[in-house]
Amino acid sequence: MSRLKELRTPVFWAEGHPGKLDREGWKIEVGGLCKRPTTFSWQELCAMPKRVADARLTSVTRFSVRGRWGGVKLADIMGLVGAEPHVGYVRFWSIREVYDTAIPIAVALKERMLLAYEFDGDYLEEDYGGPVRIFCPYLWGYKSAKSVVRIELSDHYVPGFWEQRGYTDEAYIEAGKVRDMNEGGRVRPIPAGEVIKFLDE
Ligand SMILES: Nc1nc2c(c(=O)[nH]1)N[C@H]1C(S)=C(S)[C@@H](COP(=O)(O)O)O[C@H]1N2
Ligand SMILES: [Mo]
Repeated sequence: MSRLKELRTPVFWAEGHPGKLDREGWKIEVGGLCKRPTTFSWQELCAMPKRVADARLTSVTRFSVRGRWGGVKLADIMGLVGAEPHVGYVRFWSIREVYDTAIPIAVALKERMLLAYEFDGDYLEEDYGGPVRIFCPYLWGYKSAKSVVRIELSDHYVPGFWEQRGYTDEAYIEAGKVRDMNEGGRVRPIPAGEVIKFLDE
């Protein structure tokens, strides 16, 4: 059983579970405002330098799970495609392109912002957004789009799936109580997200 499953991490697929996905055949198309639009295959992503962020995914529905999320830094992808200087937002689409969400470029370039393919050393399964998902520890979990197939660099913001349904565009993590999945779902206080600190600097 995967570690995320063992921890009883909730599985969210607002648009419906995608079923079995083809890891070896996975591709992510990156385009929009960049010099070299590129499609990255599973093999190409795995060949890139791997980053591990020991960090938390925190949902606005008030659960949080911590572990070693492994994958490729989104900043490395931005560099490879040659993001234009006027890129303001990075938009992500999940498989079937019903679920989407976007974040400011300043967040996308941060150190622990990943295109993640593993958690605690296991490849991510479909339930948790495998083969490859966004992992954004800085903002509420709805910015961490699962099973990503397309990334678009843009000069403007478009509200995503949950943002159109009332979640904030900024997704700043607010201090409050969450169920900590690493502690068996114990309810405990958490501080506000790290990105707020960063934006104030
Ligand atoms: N495609 C897709 N991505 C998604 C969601 C979703 O419903 N569909 N839910 C988001 C929300 S609200 C959260 S908190 C996290 C939850 O990740 P998990 O299902 O791996 O626990 O995924 C995010 N990414
Ligand atoms: Mo969430």
